[in-house]
Amino acid sequence: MKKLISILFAGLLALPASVMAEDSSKPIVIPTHNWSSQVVMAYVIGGIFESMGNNVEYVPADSQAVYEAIRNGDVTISHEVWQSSFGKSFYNAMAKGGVIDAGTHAAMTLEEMGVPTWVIEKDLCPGLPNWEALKNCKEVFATPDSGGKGRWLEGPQSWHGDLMPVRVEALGLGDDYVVKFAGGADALWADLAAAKKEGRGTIIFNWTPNFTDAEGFTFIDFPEYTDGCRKADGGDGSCGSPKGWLKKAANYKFPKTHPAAYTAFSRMSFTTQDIGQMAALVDIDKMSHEDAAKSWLADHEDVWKPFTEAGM
Ligand code: TMO
Repeated sequence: MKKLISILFAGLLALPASVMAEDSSKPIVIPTHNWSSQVVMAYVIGGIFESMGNNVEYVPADSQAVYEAIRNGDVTISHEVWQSSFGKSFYNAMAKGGVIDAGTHAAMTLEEMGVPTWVIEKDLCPGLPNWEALKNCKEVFATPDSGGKGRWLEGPQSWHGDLMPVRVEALGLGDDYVVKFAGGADALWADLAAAKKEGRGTIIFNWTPNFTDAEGFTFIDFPEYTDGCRKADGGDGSCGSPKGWLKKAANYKFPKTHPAAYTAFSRMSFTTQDIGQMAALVDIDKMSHEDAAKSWLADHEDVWKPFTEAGM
């Protein structure tokens, strides 16, 4: 018996530290930004961590500055790193040290200007979604505040700075189009609804995965994105957005302080459908972000439970 116990004991000692170590009781700090799927997913992931016995804390954060906050440890993770909007800030922080790539979601992404699909069906601007069609229909997209030009309703400036104003100029559309920044994502959805009601055209910034995938939204085809085509990367900016990835980032200590939570986080992969559902619970069903996350977790245990199970 004694021998058996000592053999068992030796076996335990031989297990790698990552299996033996308990997660720290210190909270895992999860950032919230200003679009619905990201906030819902924050509470979804927090709920998954809590189901594993971890403590979590949520902090509102700027969606560009967050990578520096992860690097210095104020924030633990980022769970929606959109290539087009945040790829550069993410890789800059990684290069400085302190941020790790915690894997890629199944969903592919696009963040681009576009029109509700009914604008194309009604042929309000013949030739769309090819961007060159815009040259002939500025009036279709004019608004009371656009000075006779067509308006591009861009998202909040915190998402991509002067990317779209630079693009309008670089494509030679500056005489005909002006970029206005929405105060928040809700202003984009309010404009979509108003345009539909009034039967007027509108060009807004939008993305996929999003709740609008289900309603019909068509992204404009701009000249293809290539590495270095943007002004911030040395180009002239006359290119569209990349068909991109959606990644997860973490502070480099997270795997050591919370090995079980980190392992689960590294396995988390949400699909276009998962992310569209998270956004729709708020933007269509008008739930709070917290309630949306609770509802999503309750309805999709088959999706998330496997992330928490060892030996996948
Ligand atoms: C980063 N976003 C999804 C709002 O384009």
